[in-house]
Amino acid sequence: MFTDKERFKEEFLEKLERLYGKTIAHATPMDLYKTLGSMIREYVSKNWMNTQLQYAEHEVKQVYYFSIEFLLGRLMASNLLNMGALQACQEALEELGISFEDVESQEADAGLGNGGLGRLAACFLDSIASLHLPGHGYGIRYKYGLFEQKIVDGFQVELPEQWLREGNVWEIRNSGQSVMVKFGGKVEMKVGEDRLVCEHSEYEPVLAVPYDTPVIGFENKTVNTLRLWSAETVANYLHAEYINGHSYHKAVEYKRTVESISEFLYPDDTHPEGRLLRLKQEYFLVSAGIQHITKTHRSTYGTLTNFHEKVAIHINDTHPVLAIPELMRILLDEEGLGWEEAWSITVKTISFTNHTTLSEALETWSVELFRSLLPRIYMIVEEINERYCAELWERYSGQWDRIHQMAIIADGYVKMAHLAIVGSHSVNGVAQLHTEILKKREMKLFHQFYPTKFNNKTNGITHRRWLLKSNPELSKLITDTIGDSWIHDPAGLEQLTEHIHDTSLHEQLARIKHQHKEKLASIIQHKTGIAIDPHSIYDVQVKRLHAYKRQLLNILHIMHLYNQLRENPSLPMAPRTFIFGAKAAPGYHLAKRVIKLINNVAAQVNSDPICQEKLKIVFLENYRVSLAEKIFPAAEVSEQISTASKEASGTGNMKFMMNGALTIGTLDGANIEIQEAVGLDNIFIFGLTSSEVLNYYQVGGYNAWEMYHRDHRIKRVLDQLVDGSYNHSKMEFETIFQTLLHHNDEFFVLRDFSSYADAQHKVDECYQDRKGWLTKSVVNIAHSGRFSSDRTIQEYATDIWGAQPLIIE
Ligand code: 26Q
Repeated sequence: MFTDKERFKEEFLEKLERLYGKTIAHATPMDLYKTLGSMIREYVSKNWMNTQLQYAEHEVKQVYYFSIEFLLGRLMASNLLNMGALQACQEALEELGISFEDVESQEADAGLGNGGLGRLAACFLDSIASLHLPGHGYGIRYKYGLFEQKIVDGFQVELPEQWLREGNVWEIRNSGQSVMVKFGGKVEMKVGEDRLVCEHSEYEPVLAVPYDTPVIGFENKTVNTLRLWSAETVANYLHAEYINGHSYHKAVEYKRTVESISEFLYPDDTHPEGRLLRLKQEYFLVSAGIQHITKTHRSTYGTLTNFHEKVAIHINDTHPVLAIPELMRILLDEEGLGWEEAWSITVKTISFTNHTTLSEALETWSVELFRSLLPRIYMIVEEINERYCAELWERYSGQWDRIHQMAIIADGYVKMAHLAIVGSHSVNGVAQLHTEILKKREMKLFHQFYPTKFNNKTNGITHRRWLLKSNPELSKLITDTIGDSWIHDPAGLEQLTEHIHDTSLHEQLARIKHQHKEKLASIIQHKTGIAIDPHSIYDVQVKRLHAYKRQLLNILHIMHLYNQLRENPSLPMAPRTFIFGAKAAPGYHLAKRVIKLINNVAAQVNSDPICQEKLKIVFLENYRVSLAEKIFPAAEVSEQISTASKEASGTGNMKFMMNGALTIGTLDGANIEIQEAVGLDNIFIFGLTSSEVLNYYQVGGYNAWEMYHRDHRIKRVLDQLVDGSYNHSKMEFETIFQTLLHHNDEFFVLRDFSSYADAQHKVDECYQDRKGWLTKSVVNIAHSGRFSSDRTIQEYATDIWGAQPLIIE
């Protein structure tokens, strides 16, 4: 129906009438969006059901990707693309006088994630289904996703993000598969017939209700499931609260605490606070998921002893690490297995990805809080820890300090990363450098004890959303040049290397880039009132705002450029537009100040006639997936300037590259692998290396004041932070000045300033050599195939999950 345009049009009109009793003339864009959405959902339902039936029938091993975040963005166009129906559908709507873009833009982004980790989970789902793999996502259906950002007077203001306000056409509530999750209460071990039996009483029950969203494979018949759990009251318990005594207020209180579990996503991705509600969220997801999976397995196979042969559970960072003790609980308490057997099954089932080496991001929970919220789970973690420490003792007898450093429970805290390493068979980092740092430094002791558990899986992005869908013009140009095999096998983009000097390819590439730049210019004009020149270089830094990502280095360098321009208005430079997009965690004061600084510098620079031709700065508010899709195709310079060793991988870097932008970046995360792929001539590398950075941390020897006194450019921009150049109140950027100088510039912004300025100068020169630049751009696209998440997922499936594809008929 979706490829037969005439039938599609008929059905669309019928459906619109049935759902809303309207014709196109009277329908709102939202009516049209929901009509199309429900047609798509109906259309996939057959394949969805079939996929599940065939997985069951063939008894294939299934993968469950547990993640506290899934940053999906919009689904309509990417679903249509994967169904092979996007173009036909666009044309059919056009023939009905409807703009697909208007319809698509009605969809609220599903912003159920903070940034890289959540978006990675979404890219993975797309690749799993596209590679015919039996794999599903398990997460939380937050009522409010990541906050909506407004910029008011240059300051970030956060608003609740109500993505469900208009309903959600993609999900199906599956209340029949709800399970109960228990919090708090008392646990007693009693002697049963043949074993100790665990009795859990006086707990607070929470009903976990699954909402399922189809995950459609690309041009195949696979439809997997993203299952998001929502927390609801248990009816009997709610009624009992009414009946037993004083209790209208108690019942209301119960409802409030239960529903708060899936109410909002924590907006912080580096400074996890030890909040009870966060731990509740983590256990809620894990317990609901594990209970459901074990129940299904048991009813199929009659036993859980072969669980690890049919199920692989992957935990996305430590947030779902309680999957380990929860699976143990079910195997021990409900299935009655002995410890050894339960443990062996658990370890064989679970695998774990680490996404950070920042120590402040490592999750720990106070024993007190943990034990009172999850008494039975705590007992199991204690037992895991005791047995594991006994093993450590055997290997390292007498080395108290080492054992103390490696323990799961120590100094009154439960260390989630330690539990994850001990309880899983595979631990992976997300880029080569990151994995090396884990093995040699951050998790060195664990690597020595479990040398074979550690492995690397360099991140990837789905080329379907980030190239085919968001940049169809470039996709077509590639296909016209090398054929379309790259679509199913993105490594095939390498064939473009044979065309890097092709002038006609260059011209078409430039034309397409320019079209996207014009579109972005009009979006920017519309949203901010700022007119930017589509002939200027679009230099873009879009990502969460963090000290280590060093948006500050970028803006200080822009201040320096501005100083140069004021001194010499005819400074030879290609006109440049610097574009920023970034959300700061609401409690992260320094990050919020950096946003304010960017906006103040922007206001000044954009209104100064000296800069009119040469320099513009734009801060785009509310950076999110749907906006990202409009930015990457228009970008020419990709800012990947984190302090070396700090960015585990980065994935935005890959999206830019795939759309033909050139990277200016440090030797950090996946930038290193991008550099290896394209060669040093096709990327602008600068700054300290990770070993230099780590060496400074270890032995000292860095003095920020020295940088300030030695380099007049640095002194000048830093003084301008506090002398009224960009601020009205004196204190406004004092904190930034302080962190850079008085706190000795933890992220080496000043240390890298000079080499960054040099690299930026090189960007400017290279851009003026148009042919050279376009050649480099083609080289980047040509080598971007290895950063498709299809490659990443293929590696996970073979090396970690032991999962086989099943072609759905
Ligand atoms: C933990 C506990 C309590 C509250 C919040 C959190 C929390 C939430 C999100 C901790 C971390 C995150 C997200 C981390 C993240 O996005 N990391 C990024 O992961 C990407 C995918 O692997 C990498 O490319 C990035 O380098 C890495 O920063």
